[in-house]
Formats: sequence, C-alpha cells, structure tokens
Amino acid sequence: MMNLLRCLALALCLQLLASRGTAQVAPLVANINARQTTSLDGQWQAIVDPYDVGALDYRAQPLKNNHAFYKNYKPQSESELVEYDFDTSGQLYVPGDWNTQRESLLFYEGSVWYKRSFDYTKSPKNRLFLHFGACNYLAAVYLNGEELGGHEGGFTPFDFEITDRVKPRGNFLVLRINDTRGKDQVPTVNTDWWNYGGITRPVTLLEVPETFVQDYFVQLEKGSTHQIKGWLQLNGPKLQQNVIIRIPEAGLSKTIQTDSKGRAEFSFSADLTLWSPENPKLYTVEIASETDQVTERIGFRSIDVRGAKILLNGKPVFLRGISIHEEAPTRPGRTWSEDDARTLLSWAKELGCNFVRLAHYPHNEAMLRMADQMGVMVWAEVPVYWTIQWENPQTLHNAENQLKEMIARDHNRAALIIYSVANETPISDARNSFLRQLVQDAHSADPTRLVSAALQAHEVVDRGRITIHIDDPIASDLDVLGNNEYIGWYVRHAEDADSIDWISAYDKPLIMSEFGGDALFGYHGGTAARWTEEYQENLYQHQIAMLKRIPFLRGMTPWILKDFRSPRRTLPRLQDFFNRKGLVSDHGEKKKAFFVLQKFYRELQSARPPE
Ligand code: GCB
Repeated sequence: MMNLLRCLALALCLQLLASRGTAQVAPLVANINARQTTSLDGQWQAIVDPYDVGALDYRAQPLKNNHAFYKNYKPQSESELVEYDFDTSGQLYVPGDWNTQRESLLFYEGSVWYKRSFDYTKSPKNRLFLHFGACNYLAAVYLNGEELGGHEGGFTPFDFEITDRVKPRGNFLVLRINDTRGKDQVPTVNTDWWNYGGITRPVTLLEVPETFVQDYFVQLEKGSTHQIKGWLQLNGPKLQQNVIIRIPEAGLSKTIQTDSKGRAEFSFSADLTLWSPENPKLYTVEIASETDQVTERIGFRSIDVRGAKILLNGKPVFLRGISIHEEAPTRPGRTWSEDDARTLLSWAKELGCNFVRLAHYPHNEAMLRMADQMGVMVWAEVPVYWTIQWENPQTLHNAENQLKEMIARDHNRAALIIYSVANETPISDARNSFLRQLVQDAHSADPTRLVSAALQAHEVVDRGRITIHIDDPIASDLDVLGNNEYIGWYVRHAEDADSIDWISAYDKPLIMSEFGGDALFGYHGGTAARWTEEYQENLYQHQIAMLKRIPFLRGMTPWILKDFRSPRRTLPRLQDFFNRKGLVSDHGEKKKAFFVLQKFYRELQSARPPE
C-alpha cells in the first residue's frame, strides 16, 4: 500500500514537472555580457493573478484558448468577452521583485503575468537566445502566443532558443511567474528569508553565430599554480573546428581541435600572476573558434586543503568572512546590480573581510564578478535549507539542477572557492544520501573547488565541562566543514562561550559559518538586554574569544552583514519583519558589533599568516 502511494505521489510530481516544462530550456550560454546582447529590462505590463485564472479554467484544466493570458488576446468586437488586459493592468519593473514595488504585493505569493513587446532583426545566419538571470520560483515562458517552456528554481539562469520564432516586428513575450511555496521544492516552505517573487534578474536577448562557443572552463589544474587545464564546448552544426585560446598578457596562445561533439579538452603550462585578495589579478582570455569569439576577464589561483589547513596558492589562509543575503544595501528588496554588489562588498572589505558567504542560494552574477575584481573570496550555496524532502527523487533532481546551473554560470570566477550544498539539515540516512549526491555532483562538475555545507554540532556536558562535537556523518564527504552555532542567542549565554571547547571527529578545516544575535540599530541598554547593540557587541566579544581557541578553525562568516526581511520575525518595533542580526542596519547604519569584528579582523590581518 505504501509503495502504491509512493508511486502515485511520484507520478503526480512528474506530471507537475512536465507541466512546468523544464525540459525545453537550452544549454546555458556562458558569459553573456561578452556577446551581442539587447536588454529587455524596463517596465513590463503585469497582471496579478492570485487564482491562476490566466492558466486554468473553472474546472482547473489548462487553458489553451484566447482566455489564456499568454495569448494577449484583444476583443474583436464590443460584444466579445475577454476578462484580462495587459495594457491596463499596471506595470512592474524588470529586474525586480514584485513585493517591494507595490504596497499591496508586500506579502503576495502566487502568480503574476508579465508581458513586454519587442522588435528584433537578427543577421540571417545567426541564432537568437532569450536569457533570464533568474525568476523566482516557477517560470512559464511564452513568445508570440506559443509556449517556449518552463524553469524551476528562483536563483539560477536559463535560456531559450528563439531563432525560428522571432519576427522583425511586434514580438510579445509573456511570462507567468509563480512563487507559491511547496513542500517538495528547493527551498521548501520554511525559510528565514523573504520569498521575493518576480523576474528578479535581467532579461537579455543574445545573438550568436550559427556555431558558437557555448561554454568553457579555463582554470588552473587542481593542485597546480602553473598548469591551465580546462575544456570548451561548441554548439551548432559545425562542431569540429580549430579553436585558439589566447592570454595575450601572459604571452600564451594555444590551438586546439574540437571533436565531433564540439568538445575539446586542453592543458598547458602558464606563468601567471596568481589571483588573491591582496592582488586580484585578472587576465583577458580570448577564445576564438573559426565561427565565433568570446573574451572574458579570468583570474587564476589554486585552492586546496591539507589536513585542517586551507591553502590559497599553496599558502595557508584564514577566511575572514561575513554572511550576506541578496538584498539591496539600503532598501529591502532583491538586488541584482553591479552598484549594489560594490556597496555590499565594500562594507565587507571595510570590516576587514577577504571572504563572503553568499547565503542561502546562488546570488546574482554581478556579485561574483565584483568579488573577482575586488579580491573577495566567495562561498556559494544552493537553497537546500533545513527540511527538504530528502526521500523525494524529484526534489533531489531539482537540487542537482540548481547546483549544476550555479556551477555552469560561475565556474570561471577566481573568487569562488567553495560550493556549499546545504544549510542546517537534520541528520538521517535519506538526508545523508541526498547530500552525498550533491557533493559528488559538485566535484564532478568542477574538480578544482572545495565543497562544504553548514552543519550543526552537538553539545556534551561532562562534570560541568562543556564540549561541542562536530561529528555529522556527511562531514566525511566534505572538503571543508561549515558549522552554525548560536551560543548567546538561541542557546546559553554569551559568557558560556568562554569555557566551551570544540572537538572535531575529522582532520579537516572548519569555517564557523554562522553565529550572531539580533540588535536594533540605535537601541541601547546593558549587555544582558536583548535586542540592544550592547547585547550583540558583548556576544561578538565572547564568540571571538572562543573562536580563537579552536585549533582547526580556518575561517568564519558571522550572521550577517545586513538586517534582512524575514516573515518569521514578527515582533513589533524590534523586528517588524526583519531579522536584526545584521552588523549593519537595513538603512546602512553600522552597529557596535561591526567594530568588534573589524578590530579582530584587523588583528588577524596584521598577525603572521596561519601556519
Ligand atoms: C540560521 C539560519 C539562517 C537564519 C539564522 C537566524 O541558523 O541558517 O538562515 O537566518 O539562523 O537568524 O536564526
């Protein structure tokens, strides 16, 4: 009986996915900024559709006729019944979440239809792609009244090819975005961040030659500081070509041949100035096939682990980090822009950071590129958060897909050193094998970077002595251990940290991936008074004293740079739907604890590098 129920549930999931149409997305085109592009950003017409009447009829069957919103149908006579109209329904800005654009949408979760028109004349032989930076959470995409396909997952890019569908004049593009939370989704229904819905990252038309360089991986070979090893992939009818890879500044030029599948692997030695936070050196890398060429700024560095050490370019490094959510610096709402990335990373640098944890999902591409330029190492993460449906194969497939898309977008970023596959997930056999699969996926998609996860340890009290043990079984699969702890906020008192010792069952580096406490900027009191800046300041002081005593600690990313919107934080006047663990307020004001961490990071910076 149980098996039958499982089969039924799975069939329903597959059917749902089929209707989401994830199969039709095109392979991701790498480095779109270096291509011939046209932005479709700006004001789009938008219809808010809480009951999905634009997609389903009154029997909840999919609409195929002119009542379907994607048809953008107009009444042909004054007697014809048409119950929607994009032109008079208002507008939303793309990219952007809908929640912060209209007061009435602040708490809205459901469907919104977006529409915009465009003209486009492409060169006759070229191909045209539609690129979406991200849409949260489900996207169904229609061009000129026809379905292109769908995408699931709110934080990764996807493309559709529209070469044969685009017209010189009067194209109309319609998207149905739905951000209803679902138990089987990634993330699942329960999170500690705002479920910002919408077309949250840029939309771009991308014109490429008939056979083009679709993707490439140009990085140093694992463990080496002088050997470049990588691959590239062509897409189109002429798959066998000569391709030249050039790094003019390093005097490098290498010709390779792609095989009948359009793929080539290469390896050659190079004498390079290595990328590091102190010297974030980027080289112009040119890839020229017979039919296409693309240029990208790429940095080269090695990242390894030896015992409990993390080695950057062969030398031990301590990761002075901070966690960050993808919100604009001084207003609530999702961010996607270069300017916001610069502000957020400048705050991190002002703190003394050489590292950021981009929690809890893949952040926008501008952030990664800015980190490359500014010299800030990055931990990137997929939203496998708290209690995912570990036993659901569809959920695993979805998580794997999000991880794959994140790696595909960012695998040439020198700043990116760690992929994290999960945050605070409860140990069970099903969870362990789910995460093991993700670790394996990350290593096989990209063998050069480290894989981690934010775990939770447990406390043992023996004759008054408190020890915290890191022994999660998944740790044996990870290169670096992450651990979240809230001593002084959810558990115990800040002062207890003074006598707590940490024990790890693994000879691996540890990053304390979270600790912290809430403080409302400008709210003052004693060190025991919750929500005050003094409470948070005191908590950081005791945390730092404890962290200094952990011999295998190789980094930390306290929670969190900036106060952020969270539906779980309802307390009036103090929270008002903000998680207040930021070192900076939601208006950009620095709290006292900011300076405690800054002082510690300055000490670390001027101390001898770790052995
Ligand atoms: C955590 C979560 C993070 C929360 C934080 C908190 O452990 O990883 O997403 O926001 O605690 O403030 O409770």
